[in-house]
Amino acid sequence: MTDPIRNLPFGSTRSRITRQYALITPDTHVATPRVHWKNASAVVHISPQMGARFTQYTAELGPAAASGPPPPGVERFVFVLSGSVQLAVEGKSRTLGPGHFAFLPADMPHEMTTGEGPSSAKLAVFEKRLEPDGTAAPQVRVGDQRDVAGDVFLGDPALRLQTLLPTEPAFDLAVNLFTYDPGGHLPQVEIHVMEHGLLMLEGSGVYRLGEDWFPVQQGDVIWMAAYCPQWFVAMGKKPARYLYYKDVSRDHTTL
Ligand code: UGY
Ligand code: MN
Repeated sequence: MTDPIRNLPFGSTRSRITRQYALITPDTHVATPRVHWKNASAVVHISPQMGARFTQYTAELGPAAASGPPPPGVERFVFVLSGSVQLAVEGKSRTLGPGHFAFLPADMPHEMTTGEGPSSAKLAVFEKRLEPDGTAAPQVRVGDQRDVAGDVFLGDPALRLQTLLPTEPAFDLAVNLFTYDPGGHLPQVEIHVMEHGLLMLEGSGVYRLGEDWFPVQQGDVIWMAAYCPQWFVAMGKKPARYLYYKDVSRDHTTL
């Protein structure tokens, strides 16, 4: 028997939650209000509750919506998936549409709003507790992914990496866009101390997570804990593209 809405056999899903990784597919989403946000809801995909050291959620804003602040000491990265928001920060107001992104440093007052009437927005959000490096604090960044060059990844022109945030020690996180031509794949199974949160934006492929391999497609979210073996090959007729988070530029020690 098939669930007519989700087009899956009843009681089944591709989602898988483990201690080392999670694959979260849209059929399992359950929305929740976000504290201090107005006329908005969120699906929290990745959080400390599952063992991660950051949070990743999709926020859906309806008309007359307004964001609330992250908790004290927490930095926020926002990528607009659809619709548009007005971002007010540092005395400026900017319209952010699909493909625009913003980094809001910890404790930086800001607000994202939609207008009255038929306006809405869908945002991919990453939040992380700032680990100060003892020098400069990271600054506000606002950009458009179309203005960010794609660098060939490790000599393979089938793989292009767009680094959305400056690679400066003040930033303790990276958020990148990774595009693979069909058949393109990570050159190695990666195992590293950094964590990832990932959203498939386009296309499809197969993701290796730990000792398992999963077909993945647009809309899927993946969490990879520190040291989770990981590998990806793009499959299908068009390129695959994902947005992903990584903690960087810190020594990962707890001395
Ligand atoms: O930046 C990275 O570690 C990236 N190559 N990992 C990944 O795409 N799973
Ligand atoms: Mn990686």
